[in-house]
Amino acid sequence: PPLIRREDYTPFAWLVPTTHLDFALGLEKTRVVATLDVERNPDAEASPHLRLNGDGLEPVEVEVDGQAANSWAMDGETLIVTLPADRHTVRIVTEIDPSANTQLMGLYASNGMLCTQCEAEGFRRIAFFPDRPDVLSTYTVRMSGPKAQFPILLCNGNNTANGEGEHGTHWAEWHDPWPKPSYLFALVAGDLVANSDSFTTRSGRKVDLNIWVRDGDLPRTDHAMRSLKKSMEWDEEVFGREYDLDLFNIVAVSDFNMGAMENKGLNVFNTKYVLADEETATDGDYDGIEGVIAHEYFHNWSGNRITCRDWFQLSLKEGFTVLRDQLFSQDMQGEAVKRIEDVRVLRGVQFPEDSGPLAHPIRPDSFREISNFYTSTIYNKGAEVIRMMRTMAGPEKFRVGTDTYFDRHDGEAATCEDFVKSIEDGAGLDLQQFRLWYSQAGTPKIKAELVPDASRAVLKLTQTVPPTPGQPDKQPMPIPLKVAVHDRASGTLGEERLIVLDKAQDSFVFENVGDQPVLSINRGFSAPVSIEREISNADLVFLAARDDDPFARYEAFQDLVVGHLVAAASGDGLADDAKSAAREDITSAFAAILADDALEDTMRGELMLFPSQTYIAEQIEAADPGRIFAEREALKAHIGAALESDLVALHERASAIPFGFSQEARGSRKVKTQALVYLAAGAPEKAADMAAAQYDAADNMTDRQGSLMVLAGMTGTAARTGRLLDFYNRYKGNDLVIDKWFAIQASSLHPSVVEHVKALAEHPDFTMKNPNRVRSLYMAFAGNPHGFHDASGEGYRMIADLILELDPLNPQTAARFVPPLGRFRKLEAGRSALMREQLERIANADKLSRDTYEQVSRSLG
Ligand code: HT7
Ligand code: ZN
Repeated sequence: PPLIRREDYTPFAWLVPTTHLDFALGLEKTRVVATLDVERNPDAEASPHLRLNGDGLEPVEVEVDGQAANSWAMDGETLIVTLPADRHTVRIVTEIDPSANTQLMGLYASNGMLCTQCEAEGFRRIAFFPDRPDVLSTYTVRMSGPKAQFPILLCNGNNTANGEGEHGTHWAEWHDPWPKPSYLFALVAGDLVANSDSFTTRSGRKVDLNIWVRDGDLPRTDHAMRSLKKSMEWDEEVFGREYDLDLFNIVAVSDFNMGAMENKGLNVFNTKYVLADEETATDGDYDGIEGVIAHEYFHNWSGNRITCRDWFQLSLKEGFTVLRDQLFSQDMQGEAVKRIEDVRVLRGVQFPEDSGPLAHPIRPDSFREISNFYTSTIYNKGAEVIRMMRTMAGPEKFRVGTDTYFDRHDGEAATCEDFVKSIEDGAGLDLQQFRLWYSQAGTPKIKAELVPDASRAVLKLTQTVPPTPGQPDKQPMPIPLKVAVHDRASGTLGEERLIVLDKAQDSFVFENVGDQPVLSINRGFSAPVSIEREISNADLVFLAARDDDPFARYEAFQDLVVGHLVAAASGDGLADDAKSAAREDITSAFAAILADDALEDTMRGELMLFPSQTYIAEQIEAADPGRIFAEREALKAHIGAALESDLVALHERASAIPFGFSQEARGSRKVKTQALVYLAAGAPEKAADMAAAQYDAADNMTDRQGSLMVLAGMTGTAARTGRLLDFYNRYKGNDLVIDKWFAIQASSLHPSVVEHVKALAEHPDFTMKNPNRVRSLYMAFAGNPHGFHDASGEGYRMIADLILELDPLNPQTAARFVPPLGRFRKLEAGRSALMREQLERIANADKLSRDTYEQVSRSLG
């Protein structure tokens, strides 16, 4: 497959001001008539050839200006129509079989309904079209089909006409007044019911809101509707963005490759991000729904009104929209906890990506398959880069910058450069050097040393940006760091300062520091970097208990644990006395977290979370996952045993708080399960009884799932099998909850997890056809270091088998399982060889999709 390069961008030779689509809908056969008014693009190099992308299509009829045309030819999958004049009308008929579409890109069937997914290049599987984001067109759509099968017919924009046809058919016409690229096209036809409501914008426009689901699912849509209305209000208040149609539809589908899709006026969602009630959804699910509804809604401005010139600019819409949804969720749920959660995702997924063979800048230079670039780097690091601009400008000036961007580029297909320039001009920042964040991959490493000097302290900073594939040498980047210097002797907390490190090395002086200055750095995680600092355990214990920045406090405890586990699980390990001293430090910091009455439980639960095994492995060269697992579990057991009575007391206190959605009630559920996690390691018999009791008493999914997760990892307790069986029988038929049942077992600490996953793959409820189900079993397993890194290499083989089986059905989902196998260079020799062997086995397979081929070949380097 060819490599597509950013530098080769040229505008399309033709404009397509209007597009008419006519769909005769059927599950097995849908006929599509696409009529395109085209005119020469004065800003492009002239060409008589109109090149229309197709994927798996054949033209049934081609007409130009009402006449059957023979001036066309196929060039591979592309239809080339030769046009003599400056303006023409081109009409092309295609026929497709949605029921055979297992890729879930283009028009496909899901549970008897028809729906579309067009981003990034799915529209070309429906109709021949310039399927690129810089060709904006105004769409009018007519669709007809059997009324009994498809009583509801939806499309982008406004419903302009409806009618009855022959033989029990009906039709609907839709018009979207806003010009859009083809990737934002959507159509849905099915037997659906709506939760309907309305929202009046601040300028007085009444917008009808509908959330469409299958009959029976309606009672689980209220949280999604509330989230939508909150998002609409928040975007008006915080970014000054108002909705621009009279109708906003959301449709939930159960077969979907990603989370959701922001099609203009007709968002299509994975059911996972719509349906919730307390019996079936956890607090995490509720937050996920709120965040994804907001994200897709916010795209109406950052993505739809201003779209991307080409797919290399993907972070323009995704990074910015992630930042917008993060800020929204911070406002809804509390800033500190949300920030910690976002950083955990960044470090758990993006940092490993940035240090591995698939590392790429947030604005990549080349790709073979764009679907492979919907990455944590584009989304999460992209958001961090824009967040840094906001930190440097301050929220008010940043808002002037975003207003400048929206004013300047409304209605355009823009670039990342357009965004940076708008922020630069609007917020009054000089971002010349900052642009390196867009072009350089890799997580910068900062070495920080605080050198006391009488009543001052000098902070010496050094930055390096590590080499990444294709980028051996890097330049220093501007790194905004929020810093304070506290005094451990007096307990005085220093004032926060924002410094910008923009050289390879620099020093910053702090006046009037105390006798025992302690550095608090990258507060609030002001930059997506990793910090190396010489700091004693005593200082970390002080910061973990006392820092006034909640993120820095969390970070200090994480550092304490990471420092210990890295030392214990690498090289020669730790001598017994050093190990027990470190364990005591960590346990006393943990005890302080449990005892701090000023802490809310939502925050306490966050502080209690151990750094992930993946994150620890990232800090070790040639990491041995078996050793890390053993040391991490031993430390948990130490804490669980040493603090047993405190943990039991915490569990009892939290269990007394009745169910509700207040911060207090949510926090209580979080710490309750966290307490069980440590007790399961340190006092397993007691924990098994408590977990079984929590399961039995649960009046909500958070408690039930938490206790089952703990039980699933335990051996020697009958409660495990009994509760797993109960869970299955209780929720049989509810797909989203049965997904949890698969995931809980696949991510468990149980010694037989490999066998369990093999057995689950044979379970009658397992299917390769539903991405949620595949992810619930295999993504959970690939993210479970204990099973995936089984010393036998069986975990690697299972994921490779999965990729090979799934690739012909759904290449996009298959390719998403390759990155875990691409980590072989980071592992100890034995596992490294076993992992590489599986990647090579995939590479040598007879026929691979472009998606999987690209990921495997890049991983092998
Ligand atoms: N913009 C959407 C991306 C998306 C997608 C991409 C490739 C294949 C399927 C997909 N479904 C949705 C989602 C978003 O980031 O908002
Ligand atoms: Zn998005």
